[in-house]
Amino acid sequence: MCAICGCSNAEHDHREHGHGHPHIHARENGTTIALERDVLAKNDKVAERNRGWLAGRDILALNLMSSPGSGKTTLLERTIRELQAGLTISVLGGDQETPNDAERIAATGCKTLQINTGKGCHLDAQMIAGALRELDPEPRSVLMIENVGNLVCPALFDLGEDAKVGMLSGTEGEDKPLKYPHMFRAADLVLLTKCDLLPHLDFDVDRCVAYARRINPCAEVLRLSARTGDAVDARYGWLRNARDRQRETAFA
Ligand SMILES: Nc1nc2c(ncn2[C@@H]2O[C@H](COP(=O)(O)OP(=O)(O)O)[C@@H](O)[C@H]2O)c(=O)[nH]1
Ligand SMILES: [Mg+2]
Repeated sequence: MCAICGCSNAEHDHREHGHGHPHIHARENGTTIALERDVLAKNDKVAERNRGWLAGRDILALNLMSSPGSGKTTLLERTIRELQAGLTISVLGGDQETPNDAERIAATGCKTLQINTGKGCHLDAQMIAGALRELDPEPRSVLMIENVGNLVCPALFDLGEDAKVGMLSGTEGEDKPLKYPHMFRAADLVLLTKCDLLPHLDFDVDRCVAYARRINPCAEVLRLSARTGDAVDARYGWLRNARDRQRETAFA
């Protein structure tokens, strides 16, 4: 079993697998864990450099993580349109294939770059390092990183972001924080999306919030609908607070 992505081939090389990580899996559990640490340690070093690069330009970076289709791009489109008068936002989007999300984001008028990961199932710090220089986000702006749709691997890879946002839509089932605890434990903010659909679903919001808090007692949990705009203001409040906190830290 691959220690990074959980796929079943115990001997594959992650370069072939599309992750771009120079490590090979061993059969023994102990060895596999050692190699995973090595890969993540290398990633963390690059992530720290990204963090410094972003802090030096006073850029707040958020890493959006969820399963495919839970509404990341839709929420970004709405956020950019509603906040662009007072806030410069740029977007790095990760998907295995297609420029579709970048085209949607570009239609809002904001700077964006698509990272296609091929067979890769997450973004890593090295991909962000290259993309940052190409995207060249404005100083004193907000950078949204839309990770590859996946509730598992993105949680393991620090990108150099200031905060991680975990998203879950009502159609996915309220037990996902328990089934995918790494994602929800890593999240600074959890967004329950597509709340306009709740009347048509048997999704128990309170139970989902309780599960998320069981995994991560510190996480703030907000419910919203990017379709109707319901409760998105609370999320904008969180974004402004995160921006203020990041500025205080950057100038401390
Ligand atoms: N009803 C409803 N549908 C939504 C909402 N947000 C996104 N969607 C739909 O969900 C689908 C996937 O959205 P998308 O933003 O592409 O998800 P992503 O893969 O996480 O980026 C699209 O058909 C969207 O129109 C929402 O708040 N309410
Ligand atoms: Mg998307």
